[in-house]
Amino acid sequence: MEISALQKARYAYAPKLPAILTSPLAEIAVEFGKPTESLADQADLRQLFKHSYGKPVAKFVKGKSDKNGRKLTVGVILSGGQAPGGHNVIAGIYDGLKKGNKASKLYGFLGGPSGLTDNKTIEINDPMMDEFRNTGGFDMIGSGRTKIETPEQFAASLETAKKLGLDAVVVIGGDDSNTNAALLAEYFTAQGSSVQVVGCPKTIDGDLKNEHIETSFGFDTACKTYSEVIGNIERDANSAKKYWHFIKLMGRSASHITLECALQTQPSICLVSEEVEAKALSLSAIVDQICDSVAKRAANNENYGVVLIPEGLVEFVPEMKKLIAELNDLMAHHADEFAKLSGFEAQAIWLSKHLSKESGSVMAALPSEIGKQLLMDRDPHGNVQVSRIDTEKLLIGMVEAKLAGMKKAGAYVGKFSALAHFFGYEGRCAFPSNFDADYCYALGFSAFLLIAAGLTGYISSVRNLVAPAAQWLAGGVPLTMMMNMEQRHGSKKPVIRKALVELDGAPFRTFAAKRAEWAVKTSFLYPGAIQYYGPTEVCDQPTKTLKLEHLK
Ligand code: FBP
Repeated sequence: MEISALQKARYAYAPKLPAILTSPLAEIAVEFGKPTESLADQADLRQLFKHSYGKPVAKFVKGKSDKNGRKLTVGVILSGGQAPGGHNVIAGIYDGLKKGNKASKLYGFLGGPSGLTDNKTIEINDPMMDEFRNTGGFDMIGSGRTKIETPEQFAASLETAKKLGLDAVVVIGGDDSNTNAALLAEYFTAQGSSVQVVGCPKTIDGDLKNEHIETSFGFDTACKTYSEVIGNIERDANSAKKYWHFIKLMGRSASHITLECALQTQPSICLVSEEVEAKALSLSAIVDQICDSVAKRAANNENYGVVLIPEGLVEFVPEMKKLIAELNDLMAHHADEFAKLSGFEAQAIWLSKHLSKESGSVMAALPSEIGKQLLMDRDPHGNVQVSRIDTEKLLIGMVEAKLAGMKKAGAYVGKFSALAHFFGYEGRCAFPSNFDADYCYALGFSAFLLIAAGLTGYISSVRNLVAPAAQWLAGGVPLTMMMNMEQRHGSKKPVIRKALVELDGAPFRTFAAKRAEWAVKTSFLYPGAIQYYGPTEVCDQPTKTLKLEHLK
């Protein structure tokens, strides 16, 4: 197979590790903290996780250990959306296992969690591993969004683990997949099995984070990839001086990606869903905000600009949130009836009879393309697939209409010509930045050490990430510590809490202090492409989000 020159060069990259992980394995011990509590709903969670609740935080320290050289058999799952660095997590686990004992084995479950329930595996060997080191994508073993939730699926998972003679399963995933990992860990122990389960924090969305998980992997590379292209578009806008670019950015729910890209590129406008929700801003209030900037810039003869829009925005606009909730209920409770309706027109007539008056008129006012997108199939977790809703086009249409009215009233004198973009899939499989390559390898190596120490129900944790990699701290956090109970599909479920953008956090406050200026005066920043080789201040920097969060 032909490979690019960069891919070849990246094979030779040796990820930088926290100092403790470079020690001989017999000299890495585990230090435990005090027993922990969950974020909330302690009584419920203690009851649900009888065998795994409240374990102590684990930290790797210098000390004697006779466990790290045991022969181990481990299976690894990539779960959910792709995120740059996943292959390096696998490399960290693989190298740890082989360093501990040459006879240890690593199986990859094919196609995500269904690989575990259906026993679809491949044994990873040296040539296979070497082909994927420091590369993006999840194509080494594939990924999937199957949710392990039925008693049959749990039983089938245990059956597979027994057949393969597994000591442990590693789940590399986001908040939902790591919730699944916690449930699997509890189930295995409750069944008297010694199979351990360890999670790793993955998602470009950046919303799996807390006191112990400073960031999920992939966020760094994805934001840098999008920021490069946004910077290129800004430069084009500044050169041609004739287009407003409306750019929707991935991030199913939280606006971390959009906010980080705004800090990197200083666009004219950046919308943050969490603020929209907190201030209960309607679609028309958002449009007013955009038009205000368009008009002010036009008055300066600058009929161009860049608007960043988080993918999940529509679910945070109050009237849209209500409409989507009603649609979800109707489509779930009348699934058969709804499936029989042929075409959007028939669906719209049926909905006009079933939606509340308020939601009915919101739906009727939407362009039919957006209406159709709101009715598309939900994902396996019951979520609207926001990546398929053209929010950027919806906003362009509304801004055009509003500006036409303003022009008639003499409140706007410019020319408005807009282009729509969506950056999502372009960034999920990029070659991992040095930060993600290092971070992921350290997460994988730590997952191996957690397994060797006999721990289950933990997520691999590497911290102090704004310091050079040698000073990073490694260990594990009990999954139940990150959980609370939330209403999901009509009943209370244990889940890992999603971290949304905090409006009193340093990243948002830094942006909020600058945005009035950016909205009028062209302040674009051009971050350029990810650099893999060169001075450390160019190649090894974490995101601005991480740096600002560490300042607090
Ligand atoms: P994960 O939470 O599984 O990491 O996926 C995140 C994401 O990339 C979102 O940003 C996006 O909305 C979604 O996946 C798209 O899903 P799909 O890959 O199924 O189209």
